[in-house]
Amino acid sequence: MTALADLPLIASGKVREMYRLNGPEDERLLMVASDRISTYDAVHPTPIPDKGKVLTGLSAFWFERTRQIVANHMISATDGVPAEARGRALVVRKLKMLPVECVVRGYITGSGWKDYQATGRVSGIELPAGLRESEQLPEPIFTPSTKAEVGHDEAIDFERAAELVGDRGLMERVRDISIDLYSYAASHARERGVILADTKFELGLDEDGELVVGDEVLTPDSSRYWPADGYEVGKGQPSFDKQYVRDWAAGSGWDKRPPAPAIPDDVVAGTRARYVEAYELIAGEPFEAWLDRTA
Ligand code: Q0Z
Repeated sequence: MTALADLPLIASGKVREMYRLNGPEDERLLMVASDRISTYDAVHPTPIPDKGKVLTGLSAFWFERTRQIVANHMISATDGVPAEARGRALVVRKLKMLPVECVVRGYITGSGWKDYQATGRVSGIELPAGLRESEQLPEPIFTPSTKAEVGHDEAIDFERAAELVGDRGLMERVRDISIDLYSYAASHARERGVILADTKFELGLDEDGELVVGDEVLTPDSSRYWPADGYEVGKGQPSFDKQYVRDWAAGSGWDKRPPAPAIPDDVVAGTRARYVEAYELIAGEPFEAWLDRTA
């Protein structure tokens, strides 16, 4: 199911895989996005056609657009990509990944909203009193987390992240770069009718010790995108991409524990259309253009 050509699989997540390209002396990896979808932390048995291509196209779009802010690991979406993975894979440079997830929040939602309600703070950052669910923050905040091998990442404060990375100055640069990336992307998205509520980056160091953004960036799987149309403070917002599945699941009788159920055809079609719409709004071109460039 996941074996791609004869490439050695070196890491796999719920919805994507990482392969080594060529020999062990080669420093290139192949990052492949599948069409699998998860809701409530469970992967459904039904794929969303083209989801992997949409996410890869969006990641490539943002890597190209944010080069002026920070270097990234993308080498190519075409050269070196096996035919069977075309459009949904990137050839990337191997990095020494930092042991923290770099979360930036521009709106108070999800686990940040829970922490704020309990303590008035998120990641040790004191926030104004009286914020309402989904409200925009006065400025984006950096709320790192640990990388859990299994289960959920754990929220940590900046000082703990600096300890884990072992270099406070480096961690300050990581924080500032993460906030700059979020601010750039949120502004771009908002001009196109989409709110980027929060997002997660993974940074690493290349062989020269330069800071480089790795993993996927600013995709619906690594970010919360909300339609700006209908945005309302004081309640949870619908996810741009997964709301069809969540709405269907709510009426399906599924208790939201694994195993996740199969998704009906109409819900699959609606969800695929939302992913394609996300690509076209954000990248500003037909999704077909990505398919053509990577064919
Ligand atoms: C990313 C992950 C995925 C499973 C390792 N450029 C890089 N260099 C070294 N390591 C990584 C990267 Cl991106 C790296 N992950 C996360 C991605 C499947 C896990 F596609 N793990």
